[in-house]
Parts: sequence; C-alpha cells; structure tokens
Amino acid sequence: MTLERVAPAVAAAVAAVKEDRLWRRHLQIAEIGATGRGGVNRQALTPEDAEARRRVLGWAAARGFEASVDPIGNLFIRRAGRSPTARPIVSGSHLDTQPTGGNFDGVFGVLAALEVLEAVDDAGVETVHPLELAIWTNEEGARFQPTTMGSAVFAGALALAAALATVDAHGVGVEQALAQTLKAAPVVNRRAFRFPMTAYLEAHIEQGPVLEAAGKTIGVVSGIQGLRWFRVEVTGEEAHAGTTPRARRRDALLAAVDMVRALRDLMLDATDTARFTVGRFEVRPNSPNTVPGQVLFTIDFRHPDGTVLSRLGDEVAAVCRAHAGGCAVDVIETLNSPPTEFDPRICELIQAAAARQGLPHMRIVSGATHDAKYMAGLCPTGMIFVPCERGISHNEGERASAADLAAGARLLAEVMLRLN
Ligand code: HGY
Ligand code: MN
Ligand code: MN
Repeated sequence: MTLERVAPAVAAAVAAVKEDRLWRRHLQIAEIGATGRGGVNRQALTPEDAEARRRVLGWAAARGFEASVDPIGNLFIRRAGRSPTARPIVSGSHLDTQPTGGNFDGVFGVLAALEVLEAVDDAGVETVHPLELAIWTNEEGARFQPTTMGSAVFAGALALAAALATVDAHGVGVEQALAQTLKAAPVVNRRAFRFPMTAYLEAHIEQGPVLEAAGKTIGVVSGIQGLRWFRVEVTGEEAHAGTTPRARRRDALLAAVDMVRALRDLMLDATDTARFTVGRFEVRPNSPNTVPGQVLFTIDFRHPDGTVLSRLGDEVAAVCRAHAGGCAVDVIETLNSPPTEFDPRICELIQAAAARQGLPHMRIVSGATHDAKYMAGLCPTGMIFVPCERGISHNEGERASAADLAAGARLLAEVMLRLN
C-alpha cells in the first residue's frame, strides 16, 4: 500500500485500539491462577494454562478469527487478509507464568496482538496479508526446562521428541501435559512448524528499570542478551549426622555450596553486566539428621557479549569439578543461546512509528529472553517494550499502567499495518 493509502487505514486502526478493553482482558486473564497475593501461578501446560488458552480462543472465536495449533501446542489465531497465500504478519508472546509471576509478563504481548486484530476489524481495514496472534507454549521454562521451549521447537532449535520427553519435578512429561491441555482447550486446525511469516513482532513489558528511569514509554528493542542454562547434579553419600566423622563424609550440600560460591566469584564483574542466578537448589534426602547425599541446582547465566558468554560459560563445569570434594558431579548444559540482534529495518519502522505517534522512546537491549529470539532466525523480527513499575518482574508485584499498555498496542498496530 502507498503511504497515502496506508495512513488512513493505519490511523483508523490505531484509533480503534481500546485501552479499556485491553486492560479489562488483563484483569480477566489475571484471575486464572491468581495466588491471592496480587500475582499469578499459571505454569506451562497446567489446567490454569489451558483455561487461559480457552479464554483467548473464546474471544477470537467471537470475532470469527481462525485458530490453529502446531505439534508442541503453539497456538495461532488468524484474521484473514485479502490474499490467503500471502505470508502472515505475526505478533504474540506467552500465557504461561513463573510460580510467583506477575500479570503482564507474556500476557501483554498476547493481548496487545489480539487487540490489534480486533482494532483492525473494528476499523474495517482490509489487509493484504493475514494478521496472526501467536501464543507460544512454555516460554517461562519454570516447570519444564528450558525456557522458550515452544518457539525453540517451532524454529527447529530443539527437537520435538526431546521437548515431549521432558519431565517436571514430579515426573510428569510434556507429552502427557500437552495432551491434557489440548483436550481442555481443543483446536481443530493443525499448523506446521516454521510456516513462512512476513514478519514477527512481540510486545512485552521491559521487566527491568531502564525505561521507567529514563522516562520513556517505548523501548525499541535492538536485541536480546545471550543466555546459558546448566543443571548441576552433585552426588555424595547419605550418612548419619551424629556418628559420621567429617573425614569420612561425602557431603553433597557442602560441595554444592562451595561450587556456587566459586561460580559467583567467576561471574563477578566490576561493571555489573553478567547475570548469574541459582534459582533452583534441591537437597536430598532433605532430612535434618542425614548428611545430604544429593544436590541438584540450576544455573542461569546471561551476558550481552557473546565472547564473554562463551568464555565464562565454558568454565562452569571445571569450576564445579574443582569444588566437588569427594563427591561426583554432573554438569548438563540445557540451553546455550547466543546474543540475538533484531532486524534493523523493523527497529527503524518501530522507531519511526513511535516518533509519529509522539511516544517518548529509546533503543534498548533485552535482559530477559523472549520467543522473538527464535523468530529472528526465521523472518524480520522486532520487539516493543513498555515500562513496568520499578522494573519488577518474575514477582507478584509486577505492575504496568493501562495507558502504557495501550500505547504499546497502538504502536504495534501501526507497525503491523505498515508491514502489510
Ligand atoms: O527468563 C526470561 O528471561 C523470561 O522472562 N522467561
Ligand atoms: Mn515473558
Ligand atoms: Mn518471564
């Protein structure tokens, strides 16, 4: 479409974005898995996840949008364009959350994309390309590792069989949980992995303090920092806490603590750039008077510089072994994701539209990872950030304002239509 013909259609669709509808939908999704402390526990492929899928599918069906699902449960909701064969312009995120999650991480990207499809519908704009909402399975990786599992399988970065065989801490597998989810939130149409897209856009809260501190409404995301995940299994020997001399002990807990302390020292940098987290630490048999025989802990290591990510990440196993004492140690890397750069043309498009809409904006690299990471390898991809209060996320206190969410959705509407 020429700029003149784009402008009226864009203006009509942007004007049709409804802040109250978008906000009300956040409140409705927030009810599903609500913890009663202001946050939500809606982990991947749980009944709560299925209920949230069902809720969004209901809103889509009311509009006559067509739904489809791929073999790992990624959901796609399509508003048809004039050309059924044109590659869809896709936008989305995830509905699953952390165990003590907030009500905007992922959900905003899903509801902003749905809001765009509805606003374009309300404005009576006929696009050439189909517009699609994507809802990725298990973005968080809290219940089933690794994070961004659904988009990784879609993009071919993770084998479907390996993902389906993954089990949670209770031994429940993805395959079984996915079957239950699809039974609870059925979708008839099947979709292939890696279907061609014109472009992929993801709207998300920043999950950090930068935009708020800079007084900006919009982050034009230039890329995502690198990320490496490890699982460390330390095996010693159970023993009696009262009778076993120190010299005869193979204490898995003390060894694991030494490893974590040494890893923290390895990752310590004067610029506070590296991100090192041990989020899960399980002791077995977890009894006060038995020397721990087994410890399992996870490592989430991130850095924006690919060479540093490689260099320090490659030292993790050696550092663990050097502090194993008399214990055995297994270090399994479950994710190695180098830094991602988004398409400069998409970034330019987002930036120009933010300027046109008079939205204070800045370029930003994402500290959090997102499904857009894998789309960047398949098609022109970009992200739009809006601020969250005090940068708090992966926390029940996560907050964003209705006005910022609507501003992000209006910007998303313009960018998607200008790609049409
Ligand atoms: O871990 C992440 O960066 C994402 O929020 N799941
Ligand atoms: Mn997210
Ligand atoms: Mn998250």
